[in-house]
Amino acid sequence: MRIVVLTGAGISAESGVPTFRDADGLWEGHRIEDVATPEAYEAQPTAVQRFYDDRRKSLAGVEPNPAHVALARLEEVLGEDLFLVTQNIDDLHERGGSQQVAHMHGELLKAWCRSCDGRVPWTGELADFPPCPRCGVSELRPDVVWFGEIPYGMDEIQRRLLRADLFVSVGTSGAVYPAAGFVQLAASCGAKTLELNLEPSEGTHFFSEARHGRAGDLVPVWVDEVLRSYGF
Ligand code: BJW
Repeated sequence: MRIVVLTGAGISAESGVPTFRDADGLWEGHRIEDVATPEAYEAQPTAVQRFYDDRRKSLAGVEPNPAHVALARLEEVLGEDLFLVTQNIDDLHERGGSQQVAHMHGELLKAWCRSCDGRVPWTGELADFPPCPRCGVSELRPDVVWFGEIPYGMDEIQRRLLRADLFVSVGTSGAVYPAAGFVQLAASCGAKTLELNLEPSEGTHFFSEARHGRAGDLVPVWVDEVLRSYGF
């Protein structure tokens, strides 16, 4: 069985990482659609860098939760038959044990140089506009995908969706495309589809099955079900 799992901010919520669109969401009073854009960065580069610097720093204080760990357990058994794609820019899947993670909206622990187009691991701050370690120009920004930019790895994601037997969406509101459209693409190619989310997402009616509750409860139960079907 080939499974594609898409995760969003809800899977990291129980680890203490704020989501985007819940009441206590990340931008406090700003719509993420207004601030997570290249235009917002051009207008207020230092403020945007500080926002990501703070989030990068806060990664040190959070840990993966049972949902991340369960998906890593699933990968151990399924190997290449599991494709894990996340909209999250944190590293909690990796720290939970997942080996292969497609970060379609980029990674907080990487910086992208707008001068040389290089991508470098980054754990420090960017608000003081340090020089790029590759070219020396001070044009580093967080290696994340803002509105209007093209998400990473779309060819591979699409390839995996087209031949998936099961598509599972975990902890995402279904408000942001192209990720919000994955369920329809997978379903149109015959995949079963399952939503695991705290509440019905915007696209909940596209799923053949939906379970509502906390990811830390739902994901381990679902993974156990799959592993039992494999004889574990
Ligand atoms: C729990 C829980 C618990 C809570 N357990 N669950 C008009 C129509 C259609 C599309 C467009 C349009 N106008 C423009 C577009 C395209 C645009 C778009 O979608 N806009 C929308 C506003 C409509 N998209 C883009 O621009 C994208 N690029 C693009 O389309 O390029 C064209 C192209 C595509 C493909 C091929 C070729 C070309 C880029 C989108 C970039 C999004 N970037 C951000 C910021 C990343 C950096 C950062 O982290 O700061 O990505 S925005 C933000 O939203 C972030 C997230 O990854 C993304 C999704 O959010 P997510 O994960 O769903 O979080 P929430 O908070 O929304 O939901 C959390 C859910 O969890 C909730 O449902 C809770 O209930 C639940 N939950 N606790 C389980 N314990």
